[in-house]
Amino acid sequence: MEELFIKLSEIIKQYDSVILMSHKDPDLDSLGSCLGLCEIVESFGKRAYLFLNDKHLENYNTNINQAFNKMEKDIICVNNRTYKKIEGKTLLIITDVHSDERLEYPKLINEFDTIVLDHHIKNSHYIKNSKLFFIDSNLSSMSELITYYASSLNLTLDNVIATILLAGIEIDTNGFNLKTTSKTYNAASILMYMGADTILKQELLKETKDEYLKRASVIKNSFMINEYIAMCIIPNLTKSIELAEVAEELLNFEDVKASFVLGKIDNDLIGVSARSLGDIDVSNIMKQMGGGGHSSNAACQIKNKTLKEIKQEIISLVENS
Ligand SMILES: [Mn+2]
Repeated sequence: MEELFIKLSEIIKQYDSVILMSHKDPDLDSLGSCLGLCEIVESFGKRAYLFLNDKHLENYNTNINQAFNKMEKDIICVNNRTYKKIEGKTLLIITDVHSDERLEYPKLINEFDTIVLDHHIKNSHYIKNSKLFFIDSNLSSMSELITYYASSLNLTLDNVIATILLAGIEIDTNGFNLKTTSKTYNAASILMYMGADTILKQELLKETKDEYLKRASVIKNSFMINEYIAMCIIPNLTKSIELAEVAEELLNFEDVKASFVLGKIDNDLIGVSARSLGDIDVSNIMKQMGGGGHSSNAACQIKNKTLKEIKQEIISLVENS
């Protein structure tokens, strides 16, 4: 990681201003990593701008809005109009996403030199022609990476930002379970030293009772396809992230060692999220269906098939594996 940080610092220092941007529907990991990078950029005496499209602001979930309200540190936000006023040689750093279609505002990649930092499984829509492209799908979260970057610079982050980063790690690892290593716990420890607040963190991670009940009713309809593998079909999927959330939650139940969750993510497109505690390789099944991933964390997207057809396909692939 040290080499990456040296390279990042080298590039940032060549610019006057840096825009930090992440994916649509920000979460605590995308926001935390952007905010941490803002502080890092400023520590080099450069101007940092957080890109947030204001038309989305009212749609941000309460956790994100709350995080913003708690922050005392001044963060300069820009949107699709105001970014044009940024002066000097400007760099765009993208974090927690690597495909142009998921970007908050894709147009920017054609206007500025770009750095991409991500921890998702690489797909074919990845951003090309970047000055630096770093992707490590074994990494727990971007929050973990940015914590180490700040720490390597001996920088103590603002305590609210440290708290958001800690919450980002917690959410991306499903409570320090998925992709969690000793380095992940160490990053959490660094953030506590920086002043992360566990009470505020709990506030940030809260969900509404309605969200909880909605997920519970989805999970109520899950079923076992064999002794150890659970499946769940979400009939009225509202956000594709729900697939992963439910797949991760199913792993908390007795006997469940792996899970497959299906839902319609677009008109003719069905998404499948697969998770495993580690003994069962779910990427094997997802690869056979045109997707990919890791043994414990995989996914696929299928066009022009029904939920019922895909359900049957997974069941027979599991039987034959
Ligand atoms: Mn993330």
